[in-house]
Amino acid sequence: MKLYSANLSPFAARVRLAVYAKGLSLEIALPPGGPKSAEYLALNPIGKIPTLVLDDGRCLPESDTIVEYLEDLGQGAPLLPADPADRARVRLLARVGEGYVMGPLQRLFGQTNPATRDAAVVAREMKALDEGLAHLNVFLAGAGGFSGKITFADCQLVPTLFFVRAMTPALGDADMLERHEAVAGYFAHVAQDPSALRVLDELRVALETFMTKGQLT
Ligand SMILES: N[C@@H](CCC(=O)N[C@@H](CS)C(=O)NCC(=O)O)C(=O)O
Repeated sequence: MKLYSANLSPFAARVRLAVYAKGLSLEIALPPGGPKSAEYLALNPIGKIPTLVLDDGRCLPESDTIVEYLEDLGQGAPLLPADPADRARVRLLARVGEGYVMGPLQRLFGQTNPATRDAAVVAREMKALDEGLAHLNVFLAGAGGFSGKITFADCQLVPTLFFVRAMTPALGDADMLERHEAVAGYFAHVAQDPSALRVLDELRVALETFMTKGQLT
């Protein structure tokens, strides 16, 4: 299998965290010619990172679908518990992270340059992000924080919370993440996991490279 990825992409980071936690070995590469090249669009017509190319040549786009596929292969450490209600709780955390935290965050990615920033968009999406973190806080507190083993939810939450912490100070709220105690406690705890740490290091270096050299790695 081959994973088209970029270290800066939170969606690709979600898949890499699953790959590392499961101990899978697969080739990881940047999309040939970028995500909108003809070569890459032939693999993934949506033109977004990541894409997983299966051994028989079939291609899977969309990070959640790819992680579910890796889980269904049944290799390495499971990312979902056995009990149906526990599985649903894990999937719920990922869904809250995706819809209510990553959603506003994505709309803020285009607002990082002060020269082109739209104050109304920043105010609206920062409020939505804060509300999303409040929802996540409730569910994480109910789940008791990080379970000690990387789950389907952690794969979504680790890259997402990296970007919350990286972006919100420059957008006028230095301690948004810290105000949500269960989220902050969860993030501090999960960041000690070796696979999470590896992905967080990749994200940090990729963000520094992008900010200093404008290069997507
Ligand atoms: N829903 C997709 C989102 C993927 C996505 O937005 N990827 C971004 C990188 S973070 C991308 O490829 N953007 C390139 C573009 O839109 O040209 C997933 O979960 O995989």
